[in-house]
Amino acid sequence: APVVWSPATREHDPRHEIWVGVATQGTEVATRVDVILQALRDAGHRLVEAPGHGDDVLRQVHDGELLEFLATAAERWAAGPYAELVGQDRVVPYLFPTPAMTAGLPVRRPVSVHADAGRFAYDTMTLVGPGTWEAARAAVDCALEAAALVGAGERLAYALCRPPGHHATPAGFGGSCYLNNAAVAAEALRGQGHERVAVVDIDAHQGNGTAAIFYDRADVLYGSVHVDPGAGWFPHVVGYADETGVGPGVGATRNVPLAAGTGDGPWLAAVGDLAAWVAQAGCTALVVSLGVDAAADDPESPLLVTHDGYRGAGTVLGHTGLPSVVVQEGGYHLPSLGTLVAAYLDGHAD
Ligand code: SP5
Ligand code: ZN
Repeated sequence: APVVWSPATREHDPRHEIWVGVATQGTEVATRVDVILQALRDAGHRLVEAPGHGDDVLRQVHDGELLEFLATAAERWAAGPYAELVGQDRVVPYLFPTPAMTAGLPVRRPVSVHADAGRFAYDTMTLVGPGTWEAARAAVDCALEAAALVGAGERLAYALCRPPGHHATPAGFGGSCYLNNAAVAAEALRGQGHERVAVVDIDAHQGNGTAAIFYDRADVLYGSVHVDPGAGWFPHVVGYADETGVGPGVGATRNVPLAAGTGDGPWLAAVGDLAAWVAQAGCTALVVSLGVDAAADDPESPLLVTHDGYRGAGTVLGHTGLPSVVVQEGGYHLPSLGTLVAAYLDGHAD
């Protein structure tokens, strides 16, 4: 399958993230691109560098204010007094002007970028610095190019998107995600004339961003298998089995939470259920949010899925027969990351 990537996706390299109040080593690092590229090159895939695409589809997915913030935050921070003072080149949200703070009062736009960040950031781990916007925007170009290749007749195209996207909501960023690459791919496929598109998310975490973007829509189905947020896992507050859509989107969302330590069997059964669901619902194109952080060695989840499990998930989703855009999401164990992606694509192409 063609592997669409962009060197600009390396430009975002968070050295640290603020987790429970401490600066810990970032997990969503630029090296991820290189280990995936190497494994896919070794597996004989054709590499395609993504050309630039316009903003039209991106603007269908995200609010203009979020895009404007992300595009300008690093410069605003660098120009202010604190970047040098604290020795941090990334904007860390400082306060959150949510209803908890403003409680019905008229809310003004904060002048300071570290206060402004709290309008869009929903966690303290996902920082914006030099190169963040360029990389996130290049990841969107990868998703758009992969969708274009499928539109031109490829049955399967893989977008090496990084930073990942499935936690990015219409007007918010978090969970190491800034722009929702999978949602952009789904909208691009809709724009090619597919009346009903499915997003199946097999990242270890529920993609609250993608879920939110399509929650009230019948034309894009969202199905996810993930570690149970009710057991204390990210994104904590959503991703429960009883969230099934609203309004015209009733029945078009499906969440399958799994217990820690579940392994290949129940995980593959859930992937199989989601595949059968989207095929039976009359979808004519598929986006796969491929996180490989459900794998056994991954530091960010306890699901214990193996290489064979990922190959099996590829086989199951490939057997839907739907033209597919596979978008990279999480996966943080550098020694196995690339071969897990290769195993999935091997199964899907089968
Ligand atoms: C795309 C994706 O997989 N995002 C992951 C979001 C979940 N991150 C939760 C982080 C929990 C704390 N991890 C400790 C990190 C230490 N640096
Ligand atoms: Zn994840």
